[in-house]
Formats: sequence, structure tokens, C-alpha cells
Amino acid sequence: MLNHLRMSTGSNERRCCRFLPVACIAWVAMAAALSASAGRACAAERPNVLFIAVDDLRPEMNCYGVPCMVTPNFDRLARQGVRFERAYCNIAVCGASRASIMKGIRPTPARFTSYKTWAMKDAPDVPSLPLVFKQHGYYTMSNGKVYHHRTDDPEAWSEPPWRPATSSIWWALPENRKLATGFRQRGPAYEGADRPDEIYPDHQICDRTLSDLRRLAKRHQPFFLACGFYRPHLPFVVPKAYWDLYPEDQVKLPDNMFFPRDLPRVFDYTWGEMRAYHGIPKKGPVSRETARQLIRGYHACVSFIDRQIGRLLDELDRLGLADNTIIVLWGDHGWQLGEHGFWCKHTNFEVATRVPLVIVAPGVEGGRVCHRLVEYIDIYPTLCDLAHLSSPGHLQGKSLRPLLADVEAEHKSAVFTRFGGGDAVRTFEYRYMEMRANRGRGPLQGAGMFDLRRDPQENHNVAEQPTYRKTREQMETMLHKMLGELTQVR
Ligand SMILES: [Ca+2]
Repeated sequence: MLNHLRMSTGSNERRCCRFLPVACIAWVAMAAALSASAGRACAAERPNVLFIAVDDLRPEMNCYGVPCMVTPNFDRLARQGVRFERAYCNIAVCGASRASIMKGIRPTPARFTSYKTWAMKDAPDVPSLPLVFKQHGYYTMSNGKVYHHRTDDPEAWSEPPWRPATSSIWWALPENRKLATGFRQRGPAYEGADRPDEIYPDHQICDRTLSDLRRLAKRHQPFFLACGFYRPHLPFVVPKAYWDLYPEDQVKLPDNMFFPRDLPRVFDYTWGEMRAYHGIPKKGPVSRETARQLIRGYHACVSFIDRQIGRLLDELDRLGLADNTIIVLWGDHGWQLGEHGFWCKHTNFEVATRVPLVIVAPGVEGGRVCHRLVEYIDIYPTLCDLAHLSSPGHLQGKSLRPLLADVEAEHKSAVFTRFGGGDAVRTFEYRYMEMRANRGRGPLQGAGMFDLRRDPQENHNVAEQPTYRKTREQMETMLHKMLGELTQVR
């Protein structure tokens, strides 16, 4: 029916919605009083948004070329939209990455720096993505982990953001809960209890989102519904049934569990986040057996979230919302699953910064893969573009809409990431990274470069090799130009 209505929408009405947003907002507000057919016609011009965040999800799905993964619903989503093969976060830590995505601006040494970033404190004058949708007449909602802090950016939401009461109870088994005595001594890093899905917070977040979808489907108002899942963030706690999908004897360890050759030690990383969990050594590597369990646990969590994604997609179909809803699936950063001997995120390496990104949108042909370099700051302008809202002037990303129409279209030649004292630029062929004192503002402490054509795993630093001198200079120039521009606009 929505397809039919969209086809029957006249071009004049379409122009009205696109170029006269204020008039359209007023019109939407009065939608209940208008004829049902006119209301649906405008709604078709104003697509809903289902904004799905999955905490710490690297592109570890079947559709991203990881054959062992059982991810039928992530794969189904990819078939419905465009999957971005080379998408990158702008900072590999939860709160900062989320704030950067939601505000549409890059992290710097002064803003969006840690897991506990508040978007509204670091960029108080910058309208967030959900706020802009709300200002254009959308009904905006947030369930689960969207911002790091539930109460961040409160004016962006039509209702107070919701999280389940179980969010803070990570382990299902009482004996594991007892091991958690504080922030620095947590329970086990993983658990596969023979318990039902329903007791876990992500299932409850999905339940809540399903009931919100049913409620929103009855409103004569487009919606922006954000749904953030907690796993596969540590601890890897999901029902045993999902662990059983990954038999222990089939788990493969990465073949580069070593620090990159010839790379300055200033790029070393001790993954303190995971060392707070029971059973993880306070220093040095984990045992191979523990490494196998961690990888299994991460995979089990991804499949558990896949199950929730399937429930969301089923309900969108059942409610007849699928044809008029944009879906964005994003992670927040990558994750090191033993590569370089690292775990967790907090670096500028490929594994910590490469992220999943799938966009499904009305009129966008599904099942396509885009190989262009894209960044998470591109999400904000893309959604404004797809919903025909004028983008705020502060945005530092670039709309992906041309790529959704033609996955071969030109986009950008490089992406930029930072964390702590580190800044990095990645082109199609190289990654160049610097580490500086004073959280990136001080003197250079070390530089590294990887030739991704020959060394996609980033195992061998070539920054000091004479044959790469010219390339290194070009990469340095590109990085410093971006950092210089950021300093000016801030
Ligand atoms: Ca995260």
C-alpha cells in the first residue's frame, strides 16, 4: 500500500515536503485532522528511521566475509540495502564515537575523547541528529545504549530514553555475579549459561522496540527510533544456545597475534579494559585457551544480536513499515580479537577502526556492496539527505546518498581516526599513524605506516623504508592538513 501511495504522490507535493519543511511540519502536526489518504502520501515522502547501534560490533558477520559466522539476519539486512565494505569510525571508543556520530563532527584532543563522553557537554551548541529530526516533525525515541549516558542530549527525544533494569546485571549465574566486586574487578569476561533469551537486556531492548514500533505505526507522524544493543561489548554473556553455534574445536585464532614488526613501541596497547574481568591476567597475553573462549564468546554475542535484528525486521514487515523506513546498522568502532596481540579497541589500527555499516532506504536497490572509503560522520548528512531535511551547516561528514544510488560514485580519498595521542589517516592503499604527547597536541613520539596492498593485516611498519619516503610525506601532509583544518573550525 505504501508503494502505491508513494507512486501516486504528485511531484508538487514532493517539492512541498522537501523545500518547505516548516510548512510540512505544521502539516504533519495536523495530520490527524486531514484526510487519511493525504496523510499517508506525505508520510511516504518522510521516511521513518530505524537507527540500530550494536556496541563494539566489528564487521564480523557472514555478509562481511567471515564464513564461520551464523548471522542470517545481518545478512538479510545486507541483502535489503547497501553494505559498506570500507566504513570507519572516527574514534575507537564507545561514548566518543557515539557523540561524534550523533553530532556529525570529528573528535579532537579537546572533545569526544573517552568512553564516558557526554555529547551535550562536549558540543553543547551543535544540534544532534535526532534533535534535527525532532525539529522537523519526527517523533524521536531511544531504547538501550544509544548515547553512552542514557540522559545525554535529553531535548533530542520525544520521550525519555529507555533502558531495561537488567542493563547493569551482566551475568546470569549468581556465582559469576558474586565475582564482580567493583569497576576494577568485574566478573568473568564470558559466560554461556543455559538460560532463556528473555532474561538478557538485549532481548528486552528488542521487545521494547517492537512494542514501540507497533505504537508508532499507528501515529500519523514519521519516527526516528534508535535502538542500541549492549553486546558484543564485554562481558560476552549470552545464552549457551548461541555458544553452541561455535564448537570449541573449530575456533581459529588470528595468525598475527604479535606486535607489528618495526613499529615504535609507543603504539603498544595493553587493553586494560579487559584486564578488569575475572580470569584475565593483569599483564601479559591471555592463554591460547582463553583466547579461543573470548573469540567464541564474541561470536556467540554477535549471533545473539543477529537474532534481535531478525525480530526487528520481521516486525517492520508485519506492520507494513518496511517500505517506508530507512534502516541504518552501525557498530560504534571495531574490536581487536587477538590481532597484534591486542584485545578491545582504543587504537587506530584497521581492526579497531573498521566498522559495519548497512543502509536500507526506500528506493535504494538492495544487495549491493560499496567499496568506497566512508566514515561514521557521514551518517548524519546521509540521513538528512534521505529524509529531505536540510543539513545543518556544522556537519563535517559527506552524504552517502550518491553512493546508495551508484556504489561506484566518487566519495572521499581518505578517512581519519584518532584516539588519545594517536591520529591516523587511511587511504585505499595505506594507513599512516602518528603518536604525539599531550593527547595528540605535543611533539611526535612515533610514526607508523602500512602498505595495505601488500600487508592488509598491518603486520609490518614501512614508515622508515626509503622506498616509501615519498608516500609517507604525502600521507603526513594529508593528515596534518586535516588536523590543521580541525583546529581552525573548532
Ligand atoms: Ca563501544
